[in-house]
Parts: sequence; structure tokens; C-alpha cells
Amino acid sequence: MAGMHWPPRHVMSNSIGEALARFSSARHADQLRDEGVQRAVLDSAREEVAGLGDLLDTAAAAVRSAHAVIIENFPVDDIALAVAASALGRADAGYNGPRPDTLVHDVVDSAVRPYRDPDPLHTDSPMLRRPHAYLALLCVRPSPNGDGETVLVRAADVADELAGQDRLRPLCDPCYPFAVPHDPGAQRPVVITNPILTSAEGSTTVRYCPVRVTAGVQLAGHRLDAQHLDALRAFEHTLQRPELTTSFLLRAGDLLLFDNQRLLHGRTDVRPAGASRHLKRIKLRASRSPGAEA
Ligand SMILES: O=C(O)CCC(=O)C(=O)O
Ligand SMILES: [Fe+2]
Repeated sequence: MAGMHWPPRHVMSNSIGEALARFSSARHADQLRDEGVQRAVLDSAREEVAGLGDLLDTAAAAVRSAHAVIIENFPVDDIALAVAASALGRADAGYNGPRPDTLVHDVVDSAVRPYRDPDPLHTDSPMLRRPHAYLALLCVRPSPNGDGETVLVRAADVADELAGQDRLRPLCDPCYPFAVPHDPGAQRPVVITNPILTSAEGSTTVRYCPVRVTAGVQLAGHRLDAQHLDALRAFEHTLQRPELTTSFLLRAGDLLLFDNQRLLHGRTDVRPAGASRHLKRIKLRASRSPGAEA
């Protein structure tokens, strides 16, 4: 269940933050698209910024055990963000927002993603064969109203709830349609199918985006039988349960690191004055440890 002290929080000291900002000002974001450069720059940052390595190790361990962590007082800087995020894995410039090669995507109010609408619970990059393992969200500026809260739900809590209703197993079948956004000129929309939940060795993962799945069900829903449709409705219903939800306001300088396959995330709506809200986002691949499977 969502506890009071989740996600765990750590504060970056001013001295670490200032040294990391100084370190970052001497680097260029373009170089950091390369994984080898990311490793080398992270190693230099660990060496040059006293205390940074321990803080990042603590944060990475928290993401592994608790699936999310917040580092407060983080410098608002793309390079500092990329350096810290790369402690979790490889920062991937692919599929991070509408532009093709974006290491750091600025999450801001826009016509395609207006802040007045809530962003319902989802996982990112659900159409990829392997969705990104982790996300990093750095708050540059919250909404001045204090709306636009971040919402997190653990896949394992949703699965526990559904298992009790005998609706977990259908959701693990790879039959759920996700509509892939396509070019206006494309002949017909592409629909891929995936499980929404997987459960193995005590670990539950989730892949879900309401817009993609709703469109997928409309396009290919006839292939979902009553049992699978019923389980999908139960899943959607369970996401609304307040006791499974943790909501909090990200403040300027809060860096949220989390597991994109073990948590769903979303955002509550933002009133017009909150259009200046601004986050920075990095998407990460699990780093390949020596000898591990690809
Ligand atoms: O605006 C937010 O807080 C949510 C952002 C989000 O879902 C994302 O960037 O993937
Ligand atoms: Fe997202």
C-alpha cells in the first residue's frame, strides 16, 4: 500500500549542487547522447564532485527497492540532469517527445498536451517493444496554484487488487490492443498487442496508456473477448482507487526518478495560471551490466 514516506526523499546539499552545476557548465548536452560518453562523464562527476557518487548510489538503490525516489535541491540544468539520471541506466534520446533526437524533453503546456486536462495514469513509451525502464522528471517550475500534482500508482498494488477479483490473469495475456500514432498519410493505423500486466518471480510490471488502449480497442477491440474486456474495465476502475494513489507536488529543484515498468504515473489538472509549469524529462534504458543479457 502507498505509505506516508513514499517515495523516499533525499536532499542534495548546496555544496554538491553547486559543484555539480559548475561541472555541468563545462560540458555540452550534444556529447551526452553517446552511452560511452555518458559513462565517462558520470565517472568524472563522481570523482570531481565530493559526495555526489554516494547520493546517486543511494538514489539508484531506492529506485530498485522502492521504484521511485525524489532528490530535492537539484540544480535545474540539462547536463546535471543527464549526469544524475545516467546513474540509473542509459539516457535515450529516442522517443522522448515529438522531436526525434531529444536527450532532455521540456514538458510544458502546449496545444497537443494542454495542462488544463489531467494526464491520466499511464506508463511512457507503451508502443515500444521494450518500453523505457526508468524516467527522470526534474521540476523547473511548478504551477503557482499548487495544482498539477504528480500521481503515482504501483503496478504490484493494482495486481494484488485484481488478483483478489480473479481478473489478474486475463490482463497478463498479450492481446491488448495499443494504437500506434501514425503519420496522417499512412494507409491504416497500426495496432500492436501486449499484456497490460506481467507478473513473474514476485515482480509485477505494467504497460498502459489510456489514449492508446482506448483507440486500440476501437480499432481492433472485436478481438478482445468478454473476459479480457471485463478485466480491462476492472483494471481501469482499480486505477481510480484513492487508496492505491500517491499524489504530491513537485517543487522547483525536485528530481523524481522512477521505474516506468513498475509504476504508473500521471498528473492532476492545472488551472490557467499554471500554464508556466515546466518539467524536464529524460527516458532511460536499463544499463547493461557486464555479462548480463541484452
Ligand atoms: O506533467 C507531468 O507531471 C507528467 C509528465 C509525464 O507524464 C511525462 O513527461 O511522461
Ligand atoms: Fe508520462
